[in-house]
Amino acid sequence: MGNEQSEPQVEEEMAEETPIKKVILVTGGTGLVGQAIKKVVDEGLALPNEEWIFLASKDCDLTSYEATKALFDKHSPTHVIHLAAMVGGLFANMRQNLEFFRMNMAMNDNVLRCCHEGNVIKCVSCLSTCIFPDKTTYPIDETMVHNGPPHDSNFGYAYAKRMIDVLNRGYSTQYGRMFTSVVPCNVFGPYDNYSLENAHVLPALMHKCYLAKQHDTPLTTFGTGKPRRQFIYSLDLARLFVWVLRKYEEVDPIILSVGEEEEVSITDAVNAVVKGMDFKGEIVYDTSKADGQFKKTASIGKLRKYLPDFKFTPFEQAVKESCEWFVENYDSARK
Ligand code: NAP
Ligand code: GFB
Repeated sequence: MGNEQSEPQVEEEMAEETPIKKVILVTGGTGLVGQAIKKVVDEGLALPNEEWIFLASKDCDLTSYEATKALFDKHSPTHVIHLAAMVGGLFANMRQNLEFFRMNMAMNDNVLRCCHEGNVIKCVSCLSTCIFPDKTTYPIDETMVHNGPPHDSNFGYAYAKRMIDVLNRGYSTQYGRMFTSVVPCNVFGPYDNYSLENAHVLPALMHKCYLAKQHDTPLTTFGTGKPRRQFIYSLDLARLFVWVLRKYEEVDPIILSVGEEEEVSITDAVNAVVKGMDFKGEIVYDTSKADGQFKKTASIGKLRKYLPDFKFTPFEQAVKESCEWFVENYDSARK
């Protein structure tokens, strides 16, 4: 699965002089991105001096400082990839902007505070391209994180994510900590959240396609289909995350996305899922539903400076592989 051509460059980049024993804690290890990192690590990217620990919310509710502290005392991590978050698509965000702010603020503050108190060598947290200002020039780059309000539909999530960058800069300027962050575009792949109410567009369409085939009904997509998005395959993002953990030494964020030229419309995304699910039925656009942000086109100029040859999995191939995974794992998939 995915695209192996980029390995040599990333592996070469990742060789280390005198490796110290690393205990790498991945919060949110059971989610879409966490499972992808686990797959690439288990399938060869792990180094002999590394112990990887993938966490679920049942291991620790990170909104509780006491529980988070106990977890850090138990594992004594040297490195942390902080993925855990309250995550959802456009409609979930529009319904619960306050919870998205409060839950994510609590988790982010607790994890970074425990990283500091636990003398963690490096922490890589996860932002999102939806946090950038809605009224902006394009393409968006890393210097624009705080340049104006985000889109109304997800202000809670967006501001909580921006505060990670504020915390990273605070821990760096006051204590010299190497706490940094990455900014992925929309992510998709195996182990996604397929809940029809809370999912992002691609997993929602895969689930709706599956049900439409089963019941011989039309596929309903929401909005006009005109908005544009950059979609990154979770397995490609996972390889970039491992590279950032080992080699990216800036506190400032770095965008991890496919290039601007790979941006597609929601209608393109619908057609890719229809092809991936081999759906032959009618497609209906419910334009009474929101389109959300029209676009959030991000530049990967900074990433390309570091990794000029990194290869992304072609969109249609990645969507097809994700559809196949969903159909094969329908019963156990999050719905
Ligand atoms: P996801 O599939 O919804 O997984 C969320 C993870 O967070 C799960 O492992 C969940 O654990 C854990 N979690 C949730 N609440 C928790 C709590 N109170 N305490 C401890 N753990 C908790 O999310 P994802 O799509 O992989 O997102 C991973 C990261 O990427 C997030 O920071 C997200 O903001 C960011 N991101 C995602 C996208 C996207 O399109 N999906 C785009 C840009 C950035 P359980 O499963 O055990 O409940
Ligand atoms: O993926 P999505 O929910 O998130 O929606 P955003 C993308 C687009 O898909 C919107 C359209 O224009 C929707 O109108 N769409 C069509 C659908 N059919 C569906 C459907 O069945 N379900 C969904 N969900 N969308 C999110 C942010 O924005 O991006 C989050 O709200 C997060 O905070 C995430 O950052 C990555 O791309 O619009």
